[in-house]
Amino acid sequence: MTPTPSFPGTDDPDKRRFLAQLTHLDSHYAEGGLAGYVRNARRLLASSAAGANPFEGLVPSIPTGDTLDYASDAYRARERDGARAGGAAGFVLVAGGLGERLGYTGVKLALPVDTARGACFLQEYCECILALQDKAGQGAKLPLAIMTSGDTHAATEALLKDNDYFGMVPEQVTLLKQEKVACLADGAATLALSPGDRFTLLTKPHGHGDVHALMHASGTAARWAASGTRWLAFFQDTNGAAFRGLLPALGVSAARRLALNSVCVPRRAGEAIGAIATLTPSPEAAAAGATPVTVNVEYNVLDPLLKAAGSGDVDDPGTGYSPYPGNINQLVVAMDPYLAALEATGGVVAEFVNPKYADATRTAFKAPTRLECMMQDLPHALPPGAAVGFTVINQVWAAYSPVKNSLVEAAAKAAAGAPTHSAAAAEADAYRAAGAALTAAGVVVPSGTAHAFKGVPVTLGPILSWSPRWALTLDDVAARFPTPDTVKLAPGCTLVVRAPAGGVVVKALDLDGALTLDAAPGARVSVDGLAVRNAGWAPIELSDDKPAPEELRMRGFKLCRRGTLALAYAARGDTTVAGAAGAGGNADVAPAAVEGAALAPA
Ligand code: UGB
Repeated sequence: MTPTPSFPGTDDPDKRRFLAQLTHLDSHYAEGGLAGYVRNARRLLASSAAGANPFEGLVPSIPTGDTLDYASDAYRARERDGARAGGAAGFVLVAGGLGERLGYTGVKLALPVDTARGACFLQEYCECILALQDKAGQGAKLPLAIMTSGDTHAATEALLKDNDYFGMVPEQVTLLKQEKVACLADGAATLALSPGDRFTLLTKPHGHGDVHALMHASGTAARWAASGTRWLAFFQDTNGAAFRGLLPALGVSAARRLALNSVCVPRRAGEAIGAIATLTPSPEAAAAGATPVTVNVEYNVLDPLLKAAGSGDVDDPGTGYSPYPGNINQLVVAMDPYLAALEATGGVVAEFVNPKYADATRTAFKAPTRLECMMQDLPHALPPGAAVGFTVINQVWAAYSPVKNSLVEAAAKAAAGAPTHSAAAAEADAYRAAGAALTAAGVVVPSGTAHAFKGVPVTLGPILSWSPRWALTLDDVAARFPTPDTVKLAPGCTLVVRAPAGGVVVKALDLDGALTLDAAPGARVSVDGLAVRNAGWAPIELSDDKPAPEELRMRGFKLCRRGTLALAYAARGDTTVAGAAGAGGNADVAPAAVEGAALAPA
C-alpha cells in the first residue's frame, strides 16, 4: 500500500471502511486469508520475474479422446447414454464475468439466444435441465449451481425471481457468489490502492476457477452427492449450444468411466480458446514425482510451450485445424473423484499471475495485476491416475457458438478470418443446429442464405427454434416429427415451438411463411395437414439512424415479422390442427383445428 500518513483520530470512518474491506478479503481467500494471498503472490511473481517456464520439465503431446460428428449414429448413441446419465447429474454454470469484450450493460445470462423465440440463456439452460429431469421422471429434481460475482449477483438473482426460476423450484438453484481479490501494484506484491481513494484496495475478479472452492466451502458438492448426484456438468454463460456437447460427453464419461471429460471443438491456431494437451514429465521431473496429466493449456501460453517442443501453435495443413483439440470449458466430472479433489485441495486450483511489466527490471507493472485461476485446471487436483479424456464435437457450430464480442470487434475478427463469437453468429448457428437435427429426423431442410450484417457474415437458413423441454435430443426431435416425408419447409420459412414434451406433434405441415405454436401444459396439439402461406419473417440489417434495443444492436440485424400464423393452445386436451392458413393469418385454419385455443394475433 502507498504509505500515505493518516494520523490517530483523523479519517476514522474511512479507516473503519478500510478495515472492513481487509477483513472481508481476508475471510474470502481460501488459502490462508490475505496473508496467504500475499505469500502466494510473492512466490508466483518471483518466478514470473525470473522468466520461469511453468511447463518446465513437461513435454506436450497430442492427447487421445473421443471424436463425434454432430447427428451421426455414434453421436446419437452417446447423446442417448448422456441423457440417461443426466438423470443423476448436477449442473454448474459460471456466470461471474462481466463480458467486457461484449460491452453489454446487463448480465449476459439475460441475453436472448435467438430473437425468434426470445428465450434468454438462463431460460435455455434451465429448460435443458428440466428436459433431462422430465426424462428421469420419478420426481427427480436436478440441481443447478450458478457462480455469480459482485458484478452479476443481484441481476442474476432478479432474473430468476422475476421468471419463477424458469420452471425450476427455487430449492433446485444455488447461487454461489465469488469475491474479487486484491490487486498487486508491483513485483513485491504490494497491494494496490484504488485510484482516488486511499482507504480502498483495488480489487479484480479471481477467475472462473473459484467455482471449485465455492462448491466445497458452501457444502454444495457434498449436499448434491448425498442426494444422489453422480456427475457434475460445468458450463459457461453464453453458449446456447452447450447441451449438444455436454450430453454426448456425459455419455462418453459414463461409458469410459472418466473422472473428467472436457468438451472440445476443432480449434484454429491462435484462436482465443485453450487447447487440451497431454503433458508428460521429462525423466528428471518424473524421478522427482511428476506424473503425466491431460489438461487445458490456455491460449496465451500455448504457442511458447509448443515452440519449445519444436512446433508452435500452428494448424495442420491437412485439416486446417490445430492438432490440439479446442477447450470450450464445459467439463463433465464424476462426483467421487471431484469430492476427493475438493477434500485434498479445498477446491483451490492452480493460480497464476500475468503481469505486464513496465521495463526490463520486471518489478514495476504497467497496471496492477492479480492472481487468477481457471476451472479447467481441475485435472491437476484430481487423484493420481484419474482417467481424464475429452470429447470433440467436429461441427463447431453445433456445440460452440458463444456470445463474447461486440459487433465492431466481431467484424474485425471476421475480416481477419477468425470466428466472430458474436450474437449474430450464435443466433445463426442455433437455427443451423436445429435444421441439422430436423435433417437427421428425415425432414428436407432448405439451405440458408448468406448475409453480412455490419461486416459480420452469417448464413441464415430456415428460422427454426423450439423449447429444449419440447425437444432436447435428436431422438426427441425425431419423435416430434414422426412422419418427416409429410413435412415441407420452404426456403426462408420460420417455425417456432414453445411447448412441454409431448405438447405438440408435427405430422403433416406445408410451411411457406412463419408459424408459431404455443402449447400450455396439458394441451396436446397434433399438426396434421396444415398449410401455411404468409409473408413470413425476414432478417434485415439495422439502420444506423433508428434506435434499437441493445440486444438487437449487438447482432446488427432484426427479424422483420411480415406475416405469421400464430397458434396458441391454453386448454387441456387434444387438438388437431389442419387446413390452409393464408396471408390473412388464422382465418382459413379449420375451426375444429383451433377448438379450445387462445389465438395470439398474427
Ligand atoms: N467467469 C466467472 O464466472 N468469473 C470470472 O472471474 C471470470 C469469468 P470468458 P476466457 O470457451 O470460450 C475461457 O472471459 O476466460 C465466467 C477458457 O479459459 O468468456 O477468456 C464468465 O462469466 C478458455 O480456455 O472466457 O476463456 C464466463 O461464463 C476457453 O475455453 C466464463 O467464466 C474459453 O473460455 C468464461 O469467461 C471459451
